[in-house]
Amino acid sequence: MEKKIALVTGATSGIGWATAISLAKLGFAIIATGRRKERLEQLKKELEKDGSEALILAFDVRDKNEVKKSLSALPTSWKEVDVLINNAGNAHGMDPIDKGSLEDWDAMIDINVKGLLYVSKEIIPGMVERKAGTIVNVGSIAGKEVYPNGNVYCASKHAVDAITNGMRQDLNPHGIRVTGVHPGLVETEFSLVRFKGDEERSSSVYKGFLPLTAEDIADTIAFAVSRPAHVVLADIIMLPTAQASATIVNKTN
Ligand code: NDP
Ligand code: 8X3
Repeated sequence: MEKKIALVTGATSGIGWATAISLAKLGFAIIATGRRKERLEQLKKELEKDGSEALILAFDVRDKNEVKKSLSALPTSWKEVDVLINNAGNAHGMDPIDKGSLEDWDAMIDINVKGLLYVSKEIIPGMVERKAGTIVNVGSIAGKEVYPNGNVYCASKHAVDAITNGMRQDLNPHGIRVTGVHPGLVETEFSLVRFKGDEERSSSVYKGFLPLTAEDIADTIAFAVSRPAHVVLADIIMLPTAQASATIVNKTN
C-alpha cells in the first residue's frame, strides 16, 4: 500500500499526541512537530513500537524561517503530506482586557494564528499540486463564543475559525477537504500553560464534572479524516456532556 502521511503540529502533549497515535492506528506515517524534542523522541519510540513510521521535527511555529526551513527540507519520502492537523496552540493568561499582558497577547496571536498560517503555507502547495489533501484545524468553543477574560484567546480562535472557512472556500477547486474541530473543556496541559504552571488553579478548571480527554478529540479527528474522499465534516463542536456553552458547565461536586 502507498504510504499515507499525516503531519500533526503540537504533538508533544494533549490533543496532538493523542491524534498522532490515533492516525498511526489508521495506518498513517506520522510527522510529529513541537518544540520539546525529548517528548517528540518519546512519541516516535511509542509509534515505532506499534509498527508505525515516524519523523519528528522540533521547531517553534512562531518562527517563520524555522518553519520554512524544517518543512521545505522534508526527505523525499516524507514530502507528500496527505493530512495536515493544525493543532499547536495554547491560551496564555486569562485577564480582563485592561490588565492583559502584551507578551501573552503576542504569544496567542503568533502561535495560534500566525503559526498555523506559516505551517499551512508550506504544506498547501503540494496538496494543490496533487489535487488532494485533508486539513484539520483545531479551533475551540472559544472560536465560536467569547467569554469573560477570554478576549485575545477567543479572538485567536475566532481567527482560526475564519481561516478554516476561508481555506475550505479557496481550496474547494483543488479537491482539498478542510475541517474545523472546536472542543470545549479538554483536560490536557492547556490550563497549566494558561495559568503559567499553577497546578492548583489549572486542575480546578476540570473539577466537579467529567471533561473531555485528548483521546476523545483524537477519535473524532481520526473519524473525520477517515471519511470517504467525497465527504467533508466541515465544522465540529465537541463539548463534554456537562458543558452547554463556553460559560455553562454543570459542576455537581
Ligand atoms: P497542550 O498544552 O497539552 O498542547 C499544546 C501543544 O501545542 C503542545 O504540543 C505544544 O508543544 C504545542 N505548542 C504550543 N506552542 C507552540 C509553539 N510556539 N511552537 C510549536 N508548538 C507549540 O494543550 P491541548 O492539547 O489542549 O491543545 C491543543 C490545541 O487544542 C490548541 O490549539 C488549543 O488551543 C486547542 N484547544 C484545547 C482545549 C482544551 O480545553 N484543552 C479546548 C479547545 C481547543 P511544545 O510546548 O512542545 O512546543
Ligand atoms: C479551550 C477551551 O473554554 O478554555 O479552548 O476556551 S476554553
